[in-house]
Amino acid sequence: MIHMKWSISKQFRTIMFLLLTCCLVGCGAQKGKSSQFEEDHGLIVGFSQIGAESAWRTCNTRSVQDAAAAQGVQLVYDNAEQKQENQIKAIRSFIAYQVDVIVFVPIVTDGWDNVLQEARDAGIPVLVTDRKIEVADPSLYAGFIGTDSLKEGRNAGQFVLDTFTEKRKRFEQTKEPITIVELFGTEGSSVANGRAEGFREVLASHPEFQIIYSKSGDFLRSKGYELAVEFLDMYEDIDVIFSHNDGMTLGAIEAMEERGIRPGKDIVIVTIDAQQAAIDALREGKVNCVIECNPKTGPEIIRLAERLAAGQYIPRLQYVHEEVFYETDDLSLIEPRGY
Ligand code: GYE
Repeated sequence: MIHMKWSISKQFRTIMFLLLTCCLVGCGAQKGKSSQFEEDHGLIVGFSQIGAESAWRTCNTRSVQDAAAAQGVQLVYDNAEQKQENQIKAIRSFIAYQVDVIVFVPIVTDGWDNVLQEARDAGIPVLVTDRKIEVADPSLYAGFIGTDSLKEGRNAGQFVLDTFTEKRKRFEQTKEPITIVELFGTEGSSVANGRAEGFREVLASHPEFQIIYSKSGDFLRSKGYELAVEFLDMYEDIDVIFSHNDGMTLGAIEAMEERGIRPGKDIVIVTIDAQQAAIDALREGKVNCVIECNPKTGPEIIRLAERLAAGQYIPRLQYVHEEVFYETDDLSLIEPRGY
């Protein structure tokens, strides 16, 4: 549902604002357009979120909503329920309502050219967040803020590489591979592709590692469970689970425990996100490495939206700060995650 809360039309507000500006300039006031406008009316940002598939996502939505509220920004929020067509519809509504800035989380990388051209024709700047897009004309959006998924994948690969030093040494003689199962995120999404690519890049020159199974669990806990039931039936010897998010990991852990397989001991688990439940599992020894993906981008998103509305420059590419938590760390130092 799109919440249309503002009562005075945008055109009317703009006319009022221009009259006000002329009047102020006439009176010798020096106030800039955006600052005066924002003071008087507040900014309107259209935000197209992809859904609520994970705890990470819910936290991300809350972060944007809280930051908007704190800054007095009106957020026109739409939940696309995992469908790109719903996102395209939402963006079209934002254009029709003449919001000041459009912010969106692209569920997949492709298919945005037309709607972004429409936003450009309407003169509305667009900020892409969390997942990246590929468009023929990259100037169709102003910038990106979000996670560095390639780096996350590399960190996961590096952890696996460092964990199996003994078995790797033995590989020369035994030819016994280190087997990996991958729980893939949403197909066609930049984050799933980046994580998969970074992971493979690190392991590429090490033939002792073999990815024996890779399927999309859509970042859903329920699908992580279902896939684990499947791959645990298919394979007896699994050394590693590389999971693109904690939700799928938690589902897989449940399936393992039902079968008496000890997660984190019988199978090494590396997971991405760092929601509280994954940190708890790390503390319990059920997960071996948690790669943080930071969902708390709301304040920076709103700051960038304000800059765009004011016609100011924003960076093309901005990655958020993210850490890696290893089983060997002092885990008592990890602050509560809040989601
Ligand atoms: O890792 C996952 C989610 O796009 C980075 O989407 C995000 C991913 C996150 O639902 O949990």
